[in-house]
Amino acid sequence: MPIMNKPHLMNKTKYTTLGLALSAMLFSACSGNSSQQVAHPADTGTTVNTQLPAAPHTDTIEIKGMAFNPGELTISKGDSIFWINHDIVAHNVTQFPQGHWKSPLLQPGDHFIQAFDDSASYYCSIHPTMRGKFLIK
Ligand SMILES: [Cu+2]
Repeated sequence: MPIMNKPHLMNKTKYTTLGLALSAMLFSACSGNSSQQVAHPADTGTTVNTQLPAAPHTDTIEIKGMAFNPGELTISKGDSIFWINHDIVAHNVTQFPQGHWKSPLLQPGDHFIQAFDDSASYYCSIHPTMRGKFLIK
């Protein structure tokens, strides 16, 4: 379900009404589900985040053409970054320069997600010219 996170672009009364309607829909959907304690196999943390605008955000960095895109990113403390390898060769995401954290080897189509509290630079240790960084604002 798309979340409208730019309320200043909409009439405030309409937005509030829509929000209440969405909340009511979500609430009734949840309360009518007797198996709500059972996790759905398809549920992921990312899905939950899209339903809770106040929750930590997830930004996506695409790995393609031997580069991280975007190569620089500003996030909020506690936000997650989702790297997805859309290249034709395997890569990894490794904290630069000490390697304090590192993704598994990401084959084409593989992804890696991690939450961060601190700014960092990173690179692909297989192809050290591939660099990226993110800043905590
Ligand atoms: Cu690489």
